[in-house]
Amino acid sequence: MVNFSLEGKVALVTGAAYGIGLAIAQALSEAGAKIVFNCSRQETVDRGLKAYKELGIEAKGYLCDVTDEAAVKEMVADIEATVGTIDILVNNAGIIKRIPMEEMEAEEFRRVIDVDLVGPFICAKAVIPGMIKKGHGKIINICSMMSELGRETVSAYASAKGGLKMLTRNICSEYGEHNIQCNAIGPGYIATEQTAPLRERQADGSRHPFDSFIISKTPAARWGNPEDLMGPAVFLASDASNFVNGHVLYVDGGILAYIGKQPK
Ligand code: NAP
Ligand code: GCO
Repeated sequence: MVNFSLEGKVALVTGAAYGIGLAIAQALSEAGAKIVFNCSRQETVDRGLKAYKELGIEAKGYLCDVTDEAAVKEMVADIEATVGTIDILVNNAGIIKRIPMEEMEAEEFRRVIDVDLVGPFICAKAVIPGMIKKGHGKIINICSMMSELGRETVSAYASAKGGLKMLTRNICSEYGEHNIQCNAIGPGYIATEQTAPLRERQADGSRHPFDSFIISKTPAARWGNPEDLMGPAVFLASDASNFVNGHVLYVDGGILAYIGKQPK
């Protein structure tokens, strides 16, 4: 019998107040995991706690910026003391700054790299000792189409997500012998607050050009929803994927396989 159950497991999902993180945390909870999450703003932690309560999920929230190593260590120690050793880490917290490279300040580039790449490193480094002691662990990094492809204005984000793909492979390589599996999910274009600017209706009520572009580049001819990521997350968090390691599971409706629909 394939085991997709997460009963008795503790899952930390970073940045999981809404969007993709909330959907993944909900899925892990429905599979039996205890949920802990963190955000960098109190109002977002509060928003997340309200969302979990409405879902009937008893989640614990922390105010913690994933780029602050001392704060992450403190959060992980408190989780281990009050909830239990972390069995599953989902590095979901992330930001994007859409700025043409020649206009982007180095500090803006650094911030994206800090949150989207250094943050997952800091969080993984904090949970790995507990996973080694326990004899198992699951680390799931949230990569992106931009782990494979570039586009205008997202140089920092693509660099971070490309690096996150290689961090995934390196954690696999370095900790596989401790029965720790580190994989990634590569969402396609998902309808969340992060991509809302790309889907805004135009003044004349027509679709945003980028919205139409993504529809034409996706065989499924639709944007993804956070719910599309729930099953892949449970799979990678469960014993069903114990021999899957260093893999990026793209959940993109087929974008990476498709040259795109011929314009009419
Ligand atoms: P979102 O709606 O912008 O939510 C991001 C979450 O991360 C928020 O809860 C935010 O809360 C938190 N966060 C941001 N910076 C943080 C920090 N320094 N420390 C802790 N938490 C932080 O994003 P999303 O669309 O759900 O995306 C979630 C993840 O999926 C991101 O890594 C994103 O790059 C990736 N992704 C998204 C898509 C897409 O199409 N939406 C596709 C591929 C990959 P605070 O601001 O309060 O901290
Ligand atoms: C963008 C989008 C993408 C998505 C996602 C695609 O501006 O191109 O925000 O980066 O967020 O990462 O997989």
